[in-house]
Amino acid sequence: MTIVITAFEQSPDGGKGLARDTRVRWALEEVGLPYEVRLVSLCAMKEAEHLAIHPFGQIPTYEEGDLALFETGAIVFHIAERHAGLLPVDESERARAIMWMFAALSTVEPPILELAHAKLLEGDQPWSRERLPLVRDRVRDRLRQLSARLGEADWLDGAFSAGDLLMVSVLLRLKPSGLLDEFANLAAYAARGEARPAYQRAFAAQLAINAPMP
Ligand code: GTB
Repeated sequence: MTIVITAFEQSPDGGKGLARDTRVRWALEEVGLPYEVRLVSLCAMKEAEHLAIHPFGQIPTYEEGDLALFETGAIVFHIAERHAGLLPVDESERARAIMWMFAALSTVEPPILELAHAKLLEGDQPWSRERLPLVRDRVRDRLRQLSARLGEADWLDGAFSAGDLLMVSVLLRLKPSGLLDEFANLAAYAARGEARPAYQRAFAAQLAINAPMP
């Protein structure tokens, strides 16, 4: 059955791979599943046809036959549960990998998103300069904790898993801020994720759509 995901017709990041279709592409590449992409404009996202699949009018979505999913966590979990390569077979190890998926999306990503919003959406507010250091410190706090847990390990808990895929995806959003480089082991961890052939293919596929015209 053909898998179809949606992505920005033109990603605002110009192909840096920060939009969330990249993590879905990455998961599909890790398990070796072919997929097609339906590009959606910012306007079309808010129209009935897309809203029938994604009630919040966002990308990415995932369609496979009669099944339509939204939310990258649910999509990556769906892929990982059904295909070898992203979740361990051992029950306890699998539960811990799923725990890291949740940790990435519910504990580490929120302060990172807050920082992105503080810069992009609130940067022109008179109070923004005063607030920004506070928001950056909240990100630092989470990174410090994550860095302490990761230590010198390659991945969060044994072999690479969907937990690492989501955690690395979340951390990559921080690259332009310089905050990731304050934690050498996290910067190396994110680079290890980026170096995976499956990530490279996912990145190249989204870049082919979004790269600025020369
Ligand atoms: N929780 C949802 C999920 O994980 O699937 C969040 C989905 C989401 O935020 N989608 C964004 C979207 O559709 C695109 S990825 N936004 C349009 C809208 O809400 O109207 C977020 C994103 C956008 C742009 C950049 N960038 O330019 O750097 C990075 C990330």
